[in-house]
Amino acid sequence: MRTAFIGMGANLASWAGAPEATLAAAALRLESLGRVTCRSSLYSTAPVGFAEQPRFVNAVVELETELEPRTLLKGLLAIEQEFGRDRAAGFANGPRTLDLDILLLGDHVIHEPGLEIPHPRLAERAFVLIPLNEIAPQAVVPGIAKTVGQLLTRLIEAAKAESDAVVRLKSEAWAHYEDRN
Ligand code: PH2
Ligand code: MG
Ligand code: MG
Repeated sequence: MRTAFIGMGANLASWAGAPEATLAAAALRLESLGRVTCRSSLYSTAPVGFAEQPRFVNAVVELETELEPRTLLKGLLAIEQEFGRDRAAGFANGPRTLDLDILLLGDHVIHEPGLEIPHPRLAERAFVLIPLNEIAPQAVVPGIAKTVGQLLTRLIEAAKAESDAVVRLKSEAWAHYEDRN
């Protein structure tokens, strides 16, 4: 038995309804692949990679599963299809009815065409790290050997450093003023 963390995302309606309803229905369908033992909150997130599309709803669930990585992947792709995911019509980072990604699977490290575990962009994506940190801050990401909590702190620090909206000044004039007080 292994613990998997599955990233869920949607920004188009499916037969189940709006993205929130799709994620709720898909979380129930995940029970066919194992036991869903924990769910994060739902998050409304700004689209990453391609801006001209609706906001996403994202969440992460914990899945206890005995399935092998390839079998788990096939199961996830089948559930995506059930909810109307059309990979032929879609494009990378484009809008979708349902996206189910293996973020972590026990301590597996796999780099194969079509199957990368841990998810290769996990550490850069707040829409993944924030919900994952909500349910598993202490989970260690194999290959990087850092916890989810550490990766989120690093991402937040990097985002702050990149932002030039408010920049701390080192000013001689101000230093003199401080000296007098
Ligand atoms: N998924 C993507 C690309 N961009 N942006 C958000 N906010 N949420 C996603 O789930 C998402 C994305 C590719 O899978
Ligand atoms: Mg994805
Ligand atoms: Mg995917």
